[in-house]
Amino acid sequence: MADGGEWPLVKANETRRWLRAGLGALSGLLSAGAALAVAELVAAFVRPEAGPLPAIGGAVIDRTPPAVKDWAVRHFGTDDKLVLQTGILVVLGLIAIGLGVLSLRLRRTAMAGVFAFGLVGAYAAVHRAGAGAVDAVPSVLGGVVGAAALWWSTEPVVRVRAEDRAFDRRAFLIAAGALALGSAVAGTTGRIVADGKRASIAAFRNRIRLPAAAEPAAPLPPGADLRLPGLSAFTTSNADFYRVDTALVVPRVDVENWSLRIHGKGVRTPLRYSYNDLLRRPLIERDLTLTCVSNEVGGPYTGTARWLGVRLADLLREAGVRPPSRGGPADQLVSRSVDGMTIGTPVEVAMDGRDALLAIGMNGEPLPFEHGYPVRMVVPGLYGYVSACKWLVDLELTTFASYDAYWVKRTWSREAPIKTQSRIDTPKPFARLRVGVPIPIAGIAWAQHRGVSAVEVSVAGGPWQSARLAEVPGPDTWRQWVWEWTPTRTGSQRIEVRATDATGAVQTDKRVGTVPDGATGRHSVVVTVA
Ligand SMILES: Nc1nc2c(c(=O)[nH]1)N[C@H]1C(S)=C(S)[C@@H](COP(=O)(O)O)O[C@H]1N2
Ligand SMILES: [Mo]
Repeated sequence: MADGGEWPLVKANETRRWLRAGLGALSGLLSAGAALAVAELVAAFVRPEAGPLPAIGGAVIDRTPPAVKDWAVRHFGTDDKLVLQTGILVVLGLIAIGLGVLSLRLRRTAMAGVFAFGLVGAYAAVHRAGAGAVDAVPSVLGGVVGAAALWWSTEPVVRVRAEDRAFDRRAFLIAAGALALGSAVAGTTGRIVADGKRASIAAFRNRIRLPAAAEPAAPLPPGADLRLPGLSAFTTSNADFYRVDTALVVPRVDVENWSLRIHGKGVRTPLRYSYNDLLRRPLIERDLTLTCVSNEVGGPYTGTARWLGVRLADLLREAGVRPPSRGGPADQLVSRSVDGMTIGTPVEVAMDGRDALLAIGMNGEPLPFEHGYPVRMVVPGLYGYVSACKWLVDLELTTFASYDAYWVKRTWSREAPIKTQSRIDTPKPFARLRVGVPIPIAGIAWAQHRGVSAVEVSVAGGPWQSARLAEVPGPDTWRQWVWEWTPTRTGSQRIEVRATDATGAVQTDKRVGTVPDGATGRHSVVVTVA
């Protein structure tokens, strides 16, 4: 003190302040980690969807405005969920750091803050459709553990020694190390338990032998698939099939504890079917094209598969359901999934004789987990969000006037028949072509349940030229088309396509976005001719 006045002391204090803040932040992070690890461990035993991460993620997805969701899907594609989870972890991490630093001064407030986050997780878990009160348990326990961990690990930093105002570094290191180790053990154990359950369900699915269809699909007409390079195959493989859903973790349903309930307005006898009940029924097999309402003009969210399943109308009739046109009181069929999705389909459409299915097979195998195992709906002619419920558990007969399904609550239309569309698959945008060298322009067109009767192509605003149409098994699938073009001049040129459906309606060129009932406009591709 004699030689230096105040300066070194201030500096030492300053350093110590930053060090303490840093240790507080570290405690915050470690405590949050412990809370999450414990909560996910408990969730592995209770219900995997009840963990705070999937629950909060689901709540964020459910509250995201449609425009933002659209933007996220467009920018991150299928990575949107990874981006979301990373975002949630970053936000939680920042809050944990804040609470950790705060805990050095306001200990009780910081602990209450950590516990409050447990309650937020619990609230989110309980308020997911299909959840029960037990779904709160993982997050509440996580909150308690997190708060206790914060208290315990910051204790050595808070209790500075009176003599030199230093704190017990050893005690802090021990506490921090113990927390990190404990979290790692809890987290890993949770992961192992959850993975074990998922693996045994996958093994069960692998052993399923699907019965042969009582009504097999006719073999694809020769020429349904033009097999041109760059052109979508007629049948989309399960691996290539687009996936659109709100599930952060793909549900793996244990069919031994699964059943499907049919109930509601105008149901004479409420029914419940097990998976085996469905397998024992006469199954029909159909080639059907599924399309997402979020598909932009020229977008990828459409695919064709050979589906095997039970005729939905048969089950509804068995339950005594009559369509509105025959005096039935219910005009809406609400399907619910194990993860709480709700989808509303017109009863009239489900029973009008089209091949509306409860599908159990997709392209010769049990439904893949991503596509709705064990059972999903498929209704030709309707966008997926009003027809194609995956991981189905419940069918309720009700009215459009009394109930809005998930996407309808979020500004999408109650009813959404698929709009006539066409897409150029090849050539790709900015392809380089040669003058005088013929090139096939090819793609797909769809107008499910009406059928596609013509496709035309126009180059650089020139006349519409008829494309050659591939064969189709029926009106419920997309249709390949090809038009042979020989460029005659150089430069950049726009190729445009339009389809005509079997009612004679020509695909509109009016551009509208996907909300509220599907995009319209014409797909075009710009190529460079040299
Ligand atoms: N349970 C559940 N089912 C769902 C959805 C969902 O989010 N959850 N999304 C629907 C939408 S919007 C579409 S387009 C189709 C997509 O089916 P796919 O992922 O098998 O292609 O599933 C439908 N069924
Ligand atoms: Mo969709």
